[in-house]
Amino acid sequence: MHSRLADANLLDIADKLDAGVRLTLEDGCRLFECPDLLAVGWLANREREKRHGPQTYFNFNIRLEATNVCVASCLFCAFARLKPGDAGAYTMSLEQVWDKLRQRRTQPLTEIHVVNGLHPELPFDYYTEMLRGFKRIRPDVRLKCFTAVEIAFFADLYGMTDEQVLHELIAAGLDSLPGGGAEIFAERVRRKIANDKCGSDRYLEIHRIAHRLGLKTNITMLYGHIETAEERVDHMLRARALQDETAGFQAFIPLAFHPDNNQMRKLPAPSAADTLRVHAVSRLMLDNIPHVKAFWIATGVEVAQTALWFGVDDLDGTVQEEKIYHMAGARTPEALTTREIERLILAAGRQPVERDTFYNPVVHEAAASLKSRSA
Ligand code: V47
Repeated sequence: MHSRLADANLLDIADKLDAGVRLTLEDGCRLFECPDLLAVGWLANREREKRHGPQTYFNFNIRLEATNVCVASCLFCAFARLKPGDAGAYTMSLEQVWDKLRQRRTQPLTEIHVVNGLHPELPFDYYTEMLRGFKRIRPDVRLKCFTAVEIAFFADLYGMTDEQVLHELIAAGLDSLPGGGAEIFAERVRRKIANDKCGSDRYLEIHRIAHRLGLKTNITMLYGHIETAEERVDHMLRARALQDETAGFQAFIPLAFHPDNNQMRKLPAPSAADTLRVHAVSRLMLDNIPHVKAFWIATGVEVAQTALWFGVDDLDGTVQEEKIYHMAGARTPEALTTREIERLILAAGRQPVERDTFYNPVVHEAAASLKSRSA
């Protein structure tokens, strides 16, 4: 590998990684420009294996989007409808939301992931009651709900501080924040594609507060539209800087842009090669975030599987009900079973580990009692 890294002009970066020296903005840009994708992937895989060996995490989860009514008009979004009553707009009643979980009462789910539009007319207790109801139905399931963008919106709409909103949601059962809404932090891009969302500093501040209040959270990056390589690396560095302060991020999740049915539909979707590289560079830049996740709904199942050799150690999970990507043209299935996820991890030569929201391995009672009986 030494001569290949030398030919790819990556020896100095490999040396830095060996010595535990942090990569810079310039290093990150070079990793994006390097023509030898396999050399970049090899370095990322080495970092992945240092942290996790062959282990590859996944989660038995469900996705819920309770409303797609959203005051924001993000250029990449095919999911949102501006007003209640607009064609295709929906808002579930709390009973309908809870029914989604009741219907899965017997599934060994460990997490519900909720992302909503920014609805201008719902009361705050719609959200707190939603969480309380989930906990009544399944006290054992972890609630990873509401992006930092939604938290900022609640604070402005209901006249609270970001911290008060988080306090109330935690009191109602919130366990973790998902990473959605990060998009690209660089102001040039954010102003163009997500102008109605809270700014980057507030997104990061809300995660800072959440970490201080004891929550673990995720962070995403929407790539493959109008952002430059430098803006991708800048995004990663802002995540890394906050992680130095708080250590509260569990996973970094690059999200591949899907161009159907939105205002950026003229752009091509990112290629498989670009997707593998983005995940690899994320692993290399983010030395302090434990997990890099490939969201198979966004990348495609086969590319997510291949990414397990390009720095990725987490495949999200079963997902089950997904709308945001499928409305934007995703051709991936809407759900995978745990058996299917395990099979695709094993077929990639990696070791599947079902995890909960906090990356504790999950042992199902039936499997555990079978094991103890055969021991
Ligand atoms: O914030 C919306 C993105 C995100 C499109 O935390 C699009 O574990 C591509 O954040 N093309 C929501 N992306 C999903 C999300 C997520 C997914 C998986 C795991 C986790 C986690 C979080 O979806 C939005 C936005 O960045 N998005 N539309 C589109 N057309």
